[in-house]
This record gives sequence, C-alpha cells and structure tokens, in this order.
Amino acid sequence: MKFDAIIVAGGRGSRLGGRDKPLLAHGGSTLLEHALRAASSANRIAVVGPTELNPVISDYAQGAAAGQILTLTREYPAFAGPAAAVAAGLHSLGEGTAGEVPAPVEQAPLTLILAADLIDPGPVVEGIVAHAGDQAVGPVAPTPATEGIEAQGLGQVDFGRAWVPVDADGRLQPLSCVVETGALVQAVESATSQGQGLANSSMMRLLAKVQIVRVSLDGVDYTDVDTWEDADRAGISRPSDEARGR
Ligand SMILES: Nc1nc2c(ncn2[C@@H]2O[C@H](COP(=O)(O)OP(=O)(O)O)[C@@H](O)[C@H]2O)c(=O)[nH]1
Ligand SMILES: [Mg+2]
Repeated sequence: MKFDAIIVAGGRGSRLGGRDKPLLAHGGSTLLEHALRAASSANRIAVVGPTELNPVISDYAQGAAAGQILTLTREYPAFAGPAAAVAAGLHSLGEGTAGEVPAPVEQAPLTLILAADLIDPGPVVEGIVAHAGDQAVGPVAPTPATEGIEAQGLGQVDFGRAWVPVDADGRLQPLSCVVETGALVQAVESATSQGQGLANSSMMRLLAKVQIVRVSLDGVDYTDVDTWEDADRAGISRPSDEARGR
C-alpha cells in the first residue's frame, strides 16, 4: 500500500536547552536520519521543522529511491505544536498534486505521521504501515469504542481511520501512526475552520473525529529523547562531552 510521510521535527527542545532534537547523533546517525530511513518507502516525505535540518535531508536524498519527493516546511507560527506541524506537512504534500503538467503527483491513500525524536523508529513504522496497509483495502469496520475527544462526546463524525500504536503501558502513540489521507485532510480542514485552529493543539484533538484503530506491535521500542537523562540512557553525548572530545 502506498503512503506519504510527515515527519514532525521542529519542537523547541526546551527540555534539552533548546537543542534541535532531530540533529542529536545516535548510533552514528542523527535522529532525523533514523526517521527518514524508517520512512524510506514513502512516495513523498514532508519534514516539518527549521532550515537547520536541510543538510540532513540533502544527505538522505543522495541515497533515496528514485522519484521520492522530499520537502522541508514549517508550521506558522513556528512552534505551534505537533498538530499544526502535521497540517503544514499535509499542505506541503498536497502542493503539486493537481493540475501539474505533464504528470501530477498522486496523493497516497495513507499518510504516516512520525516524530523525529525516536531512538529506533524503523520497527514501529514497519509494523504500523503493514497493519494499516492490510486493513486499508477493506471496508471501514465498526469499532466499539474510540479514543480521546470523541469518547468525551465532543464529536461523532467519522472521517475515516487512523492506526495508532499502543505501547506496553497502554498509551497511544499518535506520533508514529498511519492515517487515511482523506481522513487527515478532513480532520485538518475541520480543525482549521473552528475557532482556535490547530495552534498548540494535540494530535489526539486533531484526530478527534477519526476512528482510532489501536494496534499493539510486538517488540517495538517507543523510546524518545525528551531530556538529557533520556539522551544519556540512549548513549547520546551532551554538547559539553562533544566539546571535550569524549
Ligand atoms: N514542526 C514542529 N514539530 C514539533 C513541534 N512540537 C513538537 N514537534 C516535534 O514532535 C515530536 C514530538 O515532540 P516532543 O516535544 O518530543 O513531544 P513528547 O515526546 O510527546 O513530549 C518531535 O519530533 C518534535 O520535534 C512544533 O511546534 N513544530
Ligand atoms: Mg518526544
């Protein structure tokens, strides 16, 4: 099943002293490279973050599949949060899909949403894309319960489906999920047309009217890097260590 990818990579990194988390090096590659490689079977990848990420994207592009389209974009205003970043990524993926001569770029039926601060995004992407691809060809199955805002009775409309991993503690991981592109488009349109829009909104709020399919994936590590303690545990060196050449 074909998919496009949106990699959200432009947070403040405030718990890491303002560092660009996607540029932290882990296992010889940046976290953004890990994310790009994990998404490498996507038709198109939109990275949403600052221009500082450009060299990593350019390096990745050297070895990318022929025809894969890569964009770097940013939400407005910057740092408006992951939901606003996803909307910006979707917008950039949508550009050039209509009316282009000679060949319009087709929007893929599924869209992967991925954070750029995961230590090992490969297995979760592989698992969730496979799961979504298997189910996406079938009809929308009725689900007994949905998550988040919808469960609170704030909205009932079903735009389509999102496959969202559930970690070992039962927490949903919406920043490594796959959404039916049509559902994501409707979710973004609906959210942006309402009062506060998407600024400082959460992924679960963005997906409020999307049917959430919870997916447990065996042996997947969802560890991300939010603090220097996380970085230490993952073997990511701190800037002071780098400066001392350790
Ligand atoms: N473009 C963009 N990306 C963001 C923003 N906020 C968070 N992200 C990205 O979303 C991912 C998850 O953010 P993070 O702060 O780690 O969220 P947490 O792990 O849920 O606390 C990271 O890859 C961030 O770079 C934002 O305002 N803009
Ligand atoms: Mg994080």
